[in-house]
Amino acid sequence: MYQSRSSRLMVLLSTLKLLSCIASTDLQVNNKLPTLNLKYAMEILLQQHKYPCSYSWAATGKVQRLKTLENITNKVKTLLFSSFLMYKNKTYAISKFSHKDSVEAMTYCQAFGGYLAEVDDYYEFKALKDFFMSSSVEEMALIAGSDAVIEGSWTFQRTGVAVPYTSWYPREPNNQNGIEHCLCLWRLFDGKMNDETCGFKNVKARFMCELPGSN
Ligand SMILES: [Ca+2]
Ligand SMILES: [Ca+2]
Repeated sequence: MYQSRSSRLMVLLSTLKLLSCIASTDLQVNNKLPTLNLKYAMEILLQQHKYPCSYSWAATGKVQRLKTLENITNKVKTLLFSSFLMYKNKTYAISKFSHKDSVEAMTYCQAFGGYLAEVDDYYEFKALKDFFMSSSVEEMALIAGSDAVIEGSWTFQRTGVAVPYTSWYPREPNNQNGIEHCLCLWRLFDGKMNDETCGFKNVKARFMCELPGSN
């Protein structure tokens, strides 16, 4: 179920264009939220991507519409993510479904103005590890970090910057079968890091986004 939902949303994400702040304020929005329609909601979400800049110059009459958009975003968040952690003015969210590959996972995070969770230091790692281990995820959560470009050289996909802090489980990363190029947190490894394939592994795989704001 989640896979088909994921695939459907991916089609939407790949075909819809991101619109500007101006366009986002011109959306036709019902005051009364309908039963959540994913296609509609994702369109709104993508267009609402830059809504914070709209608030500053929106006419008074448009503010309510923008707040409605924000509500829709929050509804979609609830639909796509199972658990949330607020940490240092960021919100970390674990997906309810598996990702087709790391690119799809990154696209979902970007739809909310975020990115795959990037571990910058020990404290952030500790927070994310505890969050992951306290969640219901059975196996793994994909986070930012890949050595697909140069084997053994781990960088964030978003910035190309070297991953500044790692906490690998013993004998990891092992690049098993020569195809493990994505970083994840692993339950059987007490939440420590493991390199995994970047493509779909199994239905127990999840991904973790780092989103702006702590609400
Ligand atoms: Ca590798
Ligand atoms: Ca591995």
